Amino acid sequence: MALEVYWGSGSPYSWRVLLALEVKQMDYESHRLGFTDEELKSEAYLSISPRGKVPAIRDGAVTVHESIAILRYLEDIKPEPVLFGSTPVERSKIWCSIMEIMNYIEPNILNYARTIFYGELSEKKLTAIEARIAIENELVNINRTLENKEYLASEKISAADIVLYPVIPFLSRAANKENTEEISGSLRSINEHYPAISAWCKKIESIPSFEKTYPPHWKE
Ligand SMILES: N[C@@H](CCC(=O)N[C@@H](CS)C(=O)NCC(=O)O)C(=O)O
Repeated sequence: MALEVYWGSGSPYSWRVLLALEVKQMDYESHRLGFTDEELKSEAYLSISPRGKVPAIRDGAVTVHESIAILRYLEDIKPEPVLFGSTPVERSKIWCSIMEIMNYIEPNILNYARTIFYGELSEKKLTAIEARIAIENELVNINRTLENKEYLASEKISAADIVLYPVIPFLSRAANKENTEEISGSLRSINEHYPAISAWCKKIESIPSFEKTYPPHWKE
């Protein structure tokens, strides 16, 4: 039975899973869901993803939700190429990097992007600016790391790169929306301000079949 993958276009969490599947060259049955209660909160989908969020997967009788848990599951069912390291030292570096992304940049990106995508810019300008400053600090750190390394936490692509990558184009898209000049700062031109991050993004984008993972509605 094919692995079933439930995802949403433009969801950075979904994109992580789609990228990992391509890196691991795994076959799967794709289920693109729309961001409607009808699709995400149906009884059938809630039995796969109890919070009614994407991504989620079904592998026979097994269901997994939460993007990073899914990446870890994929590693177990298809260990090569290794994404979570092969030695205790490699694993600790990869997990440390993943936890830093989750704890320090991701919540700020959500706060920042939410004000833009939910049309809350006028009432939540200060929140957006504070989040942007925190994001910029993290991007400076990440850029510095990538000045001396090919990938975030390992000699080759790892789960840390797959966790971070989708967040960068998502952020850039939010920061380049109309009327966001005042709150966007350096996020409007990540390529210019964070050249090592930009070069690293190009490496990820050169993964064979990367195009298959690109959010379809962003192409429209
Ligand atoms: N922590 C979750 C986040 C999943 C998530 O928030 N997904 C969003 C899309 S980016 C979603 O499905 N939102 C729809 C909803 O909450 O109704 C993960 O890593 O998978």
